[in-house]
Amino acid sequence: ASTAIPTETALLELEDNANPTAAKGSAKKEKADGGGYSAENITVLEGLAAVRLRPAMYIGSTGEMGLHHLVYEVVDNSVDEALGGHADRIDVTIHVDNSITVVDNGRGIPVDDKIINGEKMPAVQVVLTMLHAGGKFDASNYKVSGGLHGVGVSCVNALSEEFDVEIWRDDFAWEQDYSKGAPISKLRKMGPSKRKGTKVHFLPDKSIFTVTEFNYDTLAQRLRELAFLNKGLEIHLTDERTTDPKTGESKHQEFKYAGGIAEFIKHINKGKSVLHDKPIYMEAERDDVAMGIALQYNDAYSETVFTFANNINTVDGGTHLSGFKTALTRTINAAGQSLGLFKDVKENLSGD
Ligand code: 0RA
Repeated sequence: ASTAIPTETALLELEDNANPTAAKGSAKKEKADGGGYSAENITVLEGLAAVRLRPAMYIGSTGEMGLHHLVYEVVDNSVDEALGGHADRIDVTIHVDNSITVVDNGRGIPVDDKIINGEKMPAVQVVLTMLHAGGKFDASNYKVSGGLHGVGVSCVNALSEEFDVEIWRDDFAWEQDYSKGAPISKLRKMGPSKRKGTKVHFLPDKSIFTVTEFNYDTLAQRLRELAFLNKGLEIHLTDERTTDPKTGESKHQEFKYAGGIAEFIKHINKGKSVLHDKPIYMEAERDDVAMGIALQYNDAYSETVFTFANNINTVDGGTHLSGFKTALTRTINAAGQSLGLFKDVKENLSGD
């Protein structure tokens, strides 16, 4: 466990970097008399140093999966804005240097000052430099779209050699630059702007990742899935590494599905003989939990079932799947009985 705790020097470096507005000398002076860190402070500082020390613990791997996970982590924040009804478009761009830009038209990361351990710090800096502070400042805003690891955008910042954020909010544009999790500039107030949203540009740290090239199809598949799961959300993917020789334009796809998961089923059943053209679709909301089901029979004997919770593919199923299966079997048996389709009144079909 001792290796998981960064040295005091690492913490001091991190604090100096994490807060350029703070008097640089003070932390070092405090070190000389052996104190000055509140428990809260230590927890916060440990966070980002710990992410760089053991990245796989936060993003699953430092290989291909972890690299792509960085994109999902940022996109999740944008999807959250969409889920809250604040955004309806996300643009993801892969640049020639394998850096990534994610733009949304949400509310924009808040830029107002927060007091952290007696220091004034813009909220965006809190979101980007504090582990788990990527959540929202009040309970009504809690993160609902979870990535596989759900660690937040501050982890992406910690694992990027370049990380720049641009925010359009409160009638102005705002910018700040980071490197390896630490701000390298103050938050800059730019020109007036009526636009709303957030742009995050990051270059994954080559000293951390064993794979640094993004796979277009991997990103496309997840972004398409997110578009199916969040009906009406418009997601664009552009790959500036690949240009069409005829038009000179970058490779590009747009994912937008007004029919949500009903269109997902059509996509899955493409090329198969379906028994009914229109997928069966139902949705409901109870106790603030929204749910949806889409199904379409084809002529195959095997079934393909995908389940999701908070935009995450729940590969091991769960009560949402077992509850659905029970209800479907019961419904079909009840219908079969009432229509007199069974030879024996006691006969019932099993789930299979
Ligand atoms: C913290 C609080 C709020 C929004 C966000 C963060 C936010 C983060 C990201 C990251 C990418 N796009 C984003 N959009 C929003 C709530 C804002 C409010 O209450 O106005």
